[in-house]
Amino acid sequence: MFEGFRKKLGGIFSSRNREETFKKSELGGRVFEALVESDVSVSVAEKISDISEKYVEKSGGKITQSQMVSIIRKSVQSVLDSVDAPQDIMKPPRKPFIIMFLGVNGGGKTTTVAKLATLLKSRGSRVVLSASDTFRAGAIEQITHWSKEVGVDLVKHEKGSDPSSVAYDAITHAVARKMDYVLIDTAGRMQNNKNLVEEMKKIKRVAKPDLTLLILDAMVGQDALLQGKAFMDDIGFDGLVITKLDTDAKGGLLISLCYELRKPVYFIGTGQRVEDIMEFSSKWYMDRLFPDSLD
Ligand SMILES: Nc1nc2c(ncn2[C@@H]2O[C@H](COP(=O)(O)OP(=O)(O)OP(=O)(O)O)[C@@H](O)[C@H]2O)c(=O)[nH]1
Ligand SMILES: [Mg+2]
Repeated sequence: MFEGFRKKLGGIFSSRNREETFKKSELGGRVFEALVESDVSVSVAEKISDISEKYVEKSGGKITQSQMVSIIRKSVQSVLDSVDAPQDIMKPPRKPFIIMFLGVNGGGKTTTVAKLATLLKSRGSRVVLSASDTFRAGAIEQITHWSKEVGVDLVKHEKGSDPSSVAYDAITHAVARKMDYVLIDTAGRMQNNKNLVEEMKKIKRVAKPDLTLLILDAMVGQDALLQGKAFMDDIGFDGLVITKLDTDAKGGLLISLCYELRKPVYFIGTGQRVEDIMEFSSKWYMDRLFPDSLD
C-alpha cells in the first residue's frame, strides 16, 4: 500500500545521505512533481509545495534531507487538518442513527455496509440493513447473504420496488426495537443517470439520514474526484469512505479527495473481507506515507 508515494518521495533525493542539503529554489519543483506522480491533484500538489517552501523560508535557506521530509510531512498534515473532523458515529447522538451510502456501481457500497455492520456489531450495537438497491439484478440476494453472514437484521422488498419505502420500513423496524443503527444500501449510480439521482434524492427526503457517506473507489484514481463533485452537486453528502485502498500503490489520492471535496474521510476499505474496514485516522495514513525510512 502506498509504495509509489514512498518511492517518489525518496526519489527527490539524489542519495541516501540524510545530511544532504537543499537550497530553497530546488525544493518546490521536486516536491510538486513527486506529489503529482503519486496521484495528488495539481492544485493540491501546488498547495503542499507552497506550504513546504514557506517552512523552508522560516528555517532559513538550506535544509537537510531529514528536515525536508519532516517539512513535507507537516505540509501534507496541514492540508488534511484543513477539513472538518468527522462526527464520532461510534457514539451516536440519537437512536436509531441512520446512515445512507451513495456511490457509483462497483465502488464497494454493499461490501462497506456489511463491513460497517460487522464493526458496529462487534462493539455491541444493534444494526438493521435496508436493501434499498432494488434496481440491480442480484443486489437483494447479495445483501441478504451479508446480513446472514454478519448476523444482523435486514429489511427488504421485492426487486423493482420503491427503495425509499424499504428505507422507511427499515427505520420503523429499528424504532420499534430500539435499535442503534440503520444502514441504507443504495443502487449504483452511473454518472448522469437521471432516474437514479431522483431515486437517491427521494430516499434522502424520506429517510432523513443523520449521515450520508459517499463511497469512492481508490482504484479509479483521479476519476474519483469527478464522481465526488457530481454527487456533491446532484445529491450532497457529509463524508467519504475510500474503498480498495489495499490496491492503491500511489497513495496520494486520499489527500486530494479530502481537500478538494472539503469532506472528512470516515472509513477506509482495506480488502474484500468483512473485517477489512478501519475508521480513518490521519496518523495511520501519515505513518504509512512517511515511515522512518523511505523505500
Ligand atoms: N480489494 C478490495 N476490494 C473491495 C473493497 N471494497 C469492496 N471491494 C470489492 O469491490 C467489488 C464491488 O463491491 P460492491 O460492494 O458489490 O460494490 P457496490 O458499490 O455495492 O456495487 P453495485 O451494487 O453494483 O452498485 C466486490 O468484488 C468487493 O469485494 C476493498 O476495500 N478492497
Ligand atoms: Mg451494491
